[in-house]
Parts: sequence; structure tokens; C-alpha cells
Amino acid sequence: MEDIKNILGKYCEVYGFCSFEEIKEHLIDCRAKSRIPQNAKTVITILFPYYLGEEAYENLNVSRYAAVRDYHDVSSEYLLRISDALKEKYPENEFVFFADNSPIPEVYAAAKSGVGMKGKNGLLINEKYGSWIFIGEIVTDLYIPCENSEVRECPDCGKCKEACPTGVLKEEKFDPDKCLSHITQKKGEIPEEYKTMMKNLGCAWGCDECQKACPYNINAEKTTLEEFIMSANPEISDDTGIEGRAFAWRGEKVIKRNLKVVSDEF
Ligand code: B12
Repeated sequence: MEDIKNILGKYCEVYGFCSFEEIKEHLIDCRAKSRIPQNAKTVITILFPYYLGEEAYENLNVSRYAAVRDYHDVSSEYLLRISDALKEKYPENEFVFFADNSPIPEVYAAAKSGVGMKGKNGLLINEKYGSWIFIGEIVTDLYIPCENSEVRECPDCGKCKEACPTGVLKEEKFDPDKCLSHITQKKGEIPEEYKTMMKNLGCAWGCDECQKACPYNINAEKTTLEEFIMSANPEISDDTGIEGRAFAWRGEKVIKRNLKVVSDEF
């Protein structure tokens, strides 16, 4: 156990463990599911904080997670290094990493691993970094003792629900189709009412309103990850390009469409 902690501690600050047994009934159906090691025993959850400080967001026109280098790339680089180091120490075992495009319901797995609580906005809130974090994980057939803490939930102060532009967080069951973040990511024509919301918020990709309203984010600490600090580019334009950005997977057309919506052209 100490060996594992020493390896993890070399590459990341916040991590936790939960048993795969607890997660396996809740896997997300996706192609990546087939990569889970046979006989998986443990999920190692790792957090990647990305908050840059309020001053960095003055001219922001996308949500904060998209103002830095694509987190899929950054977290995968870390996860690869950690998996390789673990593999070197435990050559008999498998270590398969996932980041976002994952069969693991990451917020639940992270909450189960004790690295935060589940907010009413559906996001993981870490004590130090608030919800401004990305989650990645390594699934392994190595048995690592886990505390298996219960999933803690936030006290439901209601602020995220009030702040939600579409009101979807107030509904009994969260419908992703009505989440503004999802709407900005969809192809095709955006309904007029949502265009108005995007324009009023000045946000051409994603949505941060529930997170900005969360009291646990008031004193969130800034990231120390150089990959995010050095790549900060909060003002996206048609010329920025999509390479290396969180919206790259969606293609140029969608971000250009959205930039038009938030600009005066609409
Ligand atoms: C699809 C997706 C979206 C969709 C839908 C989100 C949703 N809430 O359903 C959209 C596009 C809307 C979205 C938006 C955002 N997302 Co998103 N998203 C995902 C993704 C890829 C999958 C989530 C999912 O579909 N889960 C499946 C559904 C069915 O989950 P569910 O409703 O919670 O149901 C499960 C639970 O109920 C669970 N369950 C129930 N009881 C129990 C009990 C136990 C013990 C367990 C283990 C499980 C469990 O089982 C169900 C089935 O899996 C995750 C990455 C991942 N692999 O988890 C990122 C992820 C959740 N997103 C992330 C981010 C950053 C965002 C945005 C903040 C981006 C932005 N600024 O716009 C917004 C936030 C919007 C919001 N308030 O949710 C981060 C969240 C980080 C954090 N702090 O928590 C994640 C974890 C990606 C990452 N790797 O960092 N997202």
C-alpha cells in the first residue's frame, strides 16, 4: 500500500481508491467498457484541478474547463505515466486508465474513493479545489485495500438550482438534453431560447453557472498544474483553432456556430 501511495504521490496530489465491486453495477455503457481488465478489483481515482483564479477569467467566452489545454490530453499524459510506474512495480497486474471517455461513472467513483462529495449539480466537490477538477481513473486487477466510504452529498443549499440558466437542475430527474452545457455541444440548429441564454452569459462552450454559484467554490484553490496554467486562453476566436482544446472532438463547425451566437451577429 505504501509503495502505491509513494508512486501516486510522485505524480499527483489528490487520489483515492474504491473497490471495483462497488462500481460494476453502475458502469456506463460505452465502447471503452471492453478495456476494463478481467478480474478488476480496484479503481484508483485521480483529480486534476484546473481553477486559474478569477482574474484569469476576465475576458472569458467559453466555460472555464475549456479555457485550458484539452484535459483529455493532459490527464491522459499523467495517467499513462502513473500506470507505467505501477506496471513496473507490479508487472503481473494490469493497469488501464480512462479519462472522461470512460465506463466508470467518475463522479460516483470519486465520491466512493473519498476524494469529494457529490453536489446537487451532479458534480464532484473536493475540499480543497471545489468542483473545478477533472477526474481520471486507473482500473486494476491489483487488490488495494479501500475504505469504501459512503457517497457523501452536499447539503442542498439550492444555489446551483437557482443559478441554472435552463432550470434543469430544479427538476426531479436531471435531463442532460436540457443542460445548457449539452446544448452548446450539440450539432445542428440551437433553439432561439437557448441562443439567448448563451448570448446573455457570453459563453460559447459549456456552462459554469451552477459551479459559479456553489458556496464550496468560493475559496477553491488555484491549480498548480503547469499544463493548465501555461495553456490558459480564455478568449476563443475563430482564429484560435480547435487543436488541443476541450471542444476539438466536436469539430470546428460547432464552436464557430457558437461564437457567432455569442457575438453581435446573432
Ligand atoms: C455525459 C457527460 C456530460 C453530459 C451529461 C451530464 C450528466 N450529468 O448526465 C453533459 C454534456 C451535460 C455534461 C456537462 C458537464 N460536464 Co460532464 N460528463 C459526462 C460524462 C462523460 C458521463 C456522465 C454520464 O453520462 N454518466 C452516466 C449517467 C447515467 O450518470 P448518472 O445520471 O449519474 O447515473 C449513474 C449514477 O446514478 C450511478 N449511481 C447511482 N447510484 C450509485 C451508487 C454507487 C455506489 C455508484 C458507484 C454509482 C451510482 O449509476 C448511474 C449509471 O452509471 C462524465 C465522465 C464520466 N465518465 O463519468 C463527464 C463529467 C461528469 N463531466 C464533467 C464536467 C467538467 C462537465 C461540465 C462542468 C462542463 C462544463 N463546464 O460545461 C458540465 C456540467 C453540467 C452538470 N451540471 O452536470 C466532469 C465533472 C468533474 C466534477 N467536478 O465532477 C466529468 C467527470 C468529466 C471528467 N473526466 O472530469 N457532461
